[in-house]
Amino acid sequence: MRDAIDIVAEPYAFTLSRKHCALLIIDMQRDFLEPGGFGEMLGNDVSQLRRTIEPNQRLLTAWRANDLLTLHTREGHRPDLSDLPLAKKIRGRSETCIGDAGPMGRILVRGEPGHDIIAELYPELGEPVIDKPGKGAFYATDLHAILQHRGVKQLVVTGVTTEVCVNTTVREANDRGYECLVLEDCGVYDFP
Ligand code: C5J
Repeated sequence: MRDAIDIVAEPYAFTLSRKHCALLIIDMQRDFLEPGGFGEMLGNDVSQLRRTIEPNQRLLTAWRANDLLTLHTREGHRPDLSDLPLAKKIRGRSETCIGDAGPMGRILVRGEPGHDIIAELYPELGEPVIDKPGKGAFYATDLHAILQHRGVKQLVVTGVTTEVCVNTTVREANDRGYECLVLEDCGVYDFP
């Protein structure tokens, strides 16, 4: 089997190395994606995000079938909120904010039902889950160390939302020397 897989990408073609790549699925959490969750409570149309579930499932299935590394992230905070900056807490100007009681437990608090990953993409044993307090997956986490231990040099990044946590994570990854590939529509490709 060839190690390299050539992928049509913008602005340049991307050569994915099976030996050195990992899939990073960002924040596919119940509170963001499920009807009745925090996102919907804020007035977001969760059907827009839910369109990404099926393509991500296909991608994850292909990735697992090829025995490639997958990591998942969850955005959330300690139950005592000691890792929640005031600026983040008040940023939404919402009556209900992070740490308050929400429709699926305390909002974006670790261990609460809404904070967990949706059943459709639930991590399997051996797939690291990174709990992150920020938008970027590298900030205040051990993601970089885990990737280094596994020899990862390339990241394929999907998840929600493209313009916030995916975007922030990709910029952080670039600064740490990873080559990144972001999937259009969060995973329309059936590779590798
Ligand atoms: C946001 C995220 N949008 N996962 N989180 O706050 O993009």
